[in-house]
Amino acid sequence: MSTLTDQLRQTEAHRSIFECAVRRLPLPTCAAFGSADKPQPVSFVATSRVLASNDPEGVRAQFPQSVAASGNAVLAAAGSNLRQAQGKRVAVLFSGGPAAGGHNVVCGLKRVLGNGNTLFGVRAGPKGLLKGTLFEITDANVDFILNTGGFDFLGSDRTKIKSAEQFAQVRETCVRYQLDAIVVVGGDDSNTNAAVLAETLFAGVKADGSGVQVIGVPKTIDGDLQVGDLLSISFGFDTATRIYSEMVGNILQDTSSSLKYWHFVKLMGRSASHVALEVALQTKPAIALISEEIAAKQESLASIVDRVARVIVDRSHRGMNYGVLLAPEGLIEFIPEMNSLIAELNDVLAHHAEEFAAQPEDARAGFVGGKLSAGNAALLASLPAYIVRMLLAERDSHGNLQVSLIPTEQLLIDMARKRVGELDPNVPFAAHNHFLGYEGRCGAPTLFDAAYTYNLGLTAGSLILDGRTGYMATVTGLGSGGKPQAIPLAGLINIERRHGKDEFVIEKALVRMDSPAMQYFIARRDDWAREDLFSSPGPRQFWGPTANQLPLTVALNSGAASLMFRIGD
Ligand code: FBP
Repeated sequence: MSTLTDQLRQTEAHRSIFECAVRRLPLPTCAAFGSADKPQPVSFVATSRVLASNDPEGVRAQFPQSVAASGNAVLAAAGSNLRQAQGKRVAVLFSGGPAAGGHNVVCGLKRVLGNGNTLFGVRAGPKGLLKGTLFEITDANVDFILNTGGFDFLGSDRTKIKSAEQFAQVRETCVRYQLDAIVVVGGDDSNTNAAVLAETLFAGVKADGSGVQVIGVPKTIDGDLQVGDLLSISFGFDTATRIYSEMVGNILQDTSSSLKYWHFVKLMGRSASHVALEVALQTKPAIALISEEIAAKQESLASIVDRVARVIVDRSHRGMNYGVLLAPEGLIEFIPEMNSLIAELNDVLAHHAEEFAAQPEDARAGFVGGKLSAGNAALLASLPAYIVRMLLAERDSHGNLQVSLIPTEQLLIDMARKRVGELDPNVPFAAHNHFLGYEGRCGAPTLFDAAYTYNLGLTAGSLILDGRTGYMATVTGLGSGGKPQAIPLAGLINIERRHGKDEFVIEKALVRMDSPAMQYFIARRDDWAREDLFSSPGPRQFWGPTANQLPLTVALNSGAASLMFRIGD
């Protein structure tokens, strides 16, 4: 008989009772892959659907081999009788922020490649590809990571592969490990990088003059990698939003129990507000700000604060000195005057990087202020020091402002307090701030994310065995069994002129004002502000009645017949 402490010791190192149980959950597969027990690779055929960017000729000039090979046509699964290539050596890497289900992509890849091919994991993301830190993934690894959250099996980073020297390092890694293919699991920036890699490695890497295939897999909790009905959502979004929704539901329950607090909750999503919208639909708070609407209406910071303060005062007059406000992480960049300030700051910081770095910490704001236009300098000077510090902080390697570090929720509290006092000094306003971000990215994948990612892995592996390069794996028809497809990466690339240079970008899919999900939110939100109509969606379930639920925004926007997803029979 083992003692209690023995039993506890056995739960260490990813062996909690829960983790052991979810590892055994069966994973449904799209019918195209044959039996779920032993999924078989599918081959692909070009469909008549061709993608076009904002500058097809410019893209063709930059991605000549990829475009010539794919014609930018979407691929559909043709059947599961692919004569399986053997001896392929494939590397997989995670890029950018973690998202639940990444491990299942690896599992799907490994299972579909089978024992006749070799799968390597790249440690610590694109940087690992440059350094050549690869290791062989075994069947035992796959059994252990199946249905577990996080990216910790491989690790990730945000290195952008852009210089000639970096491309040479990638080639070296390909030669050293005799790679035939690389799978990049990432968001819009990482898939843009994958498109560039696919073109660069198209030919002439191996001794026989052939190239290395590159396949992307759509990941990001932000949900902003979407391509209409070809890609209704990136993986990780469902898990993250369900975790946030549980927490927000609990906070809402607390507000109406303790009757004295407002909670301002910033939700992750560096640019688009899909996460905030999904959590609002799940929980029905008093206020949810949607960045895209603010940008569309050109609403100023003062006007947003006034809108928020009026809800607080109105609720107070109805006896409710409490409530919840949801704010998307990326809000600050969508407020027109802040957007103009940030754009000018980006230019100033890029052009005066060395001088700026040489300034003592407390002189930096003044130094930058002196280089801004009068309006932006005045705006910067009016902001609290805790916001200015983060606006001046280092950009990530893709040039993005690190919005997760900007305490917008505190700024809104401070400004709302002042405005509420002006509107009605008798209204009490006690507020707490929260940032829900990292809490949700690495949870164990929901059944949706687990099944979706496993099938994305099967699709990516099939594309490799079918000899394809420069595609993003996708699974469509998520409510009706699921179909493996592939989107030509070059067909997603737009060319944008930034700082006098052409930049290749896959556009972030923002919340559309006319989308059914947004329209539903608009129709209901005034009632949610006036009365307590919130609901608590509870924890994500793996076995219960909501286990098979689709994200609500996906169900509404895709016109699904049911709230439940269905992959396989
Ligand atoms: P990806 O787009 O790489 O998936 O990252 C998304 C995200 O979670 C954003 O929501 C957030 O702004 C950012 O990562 C935070 O990045 P970091 O992990 O570098 O702090």
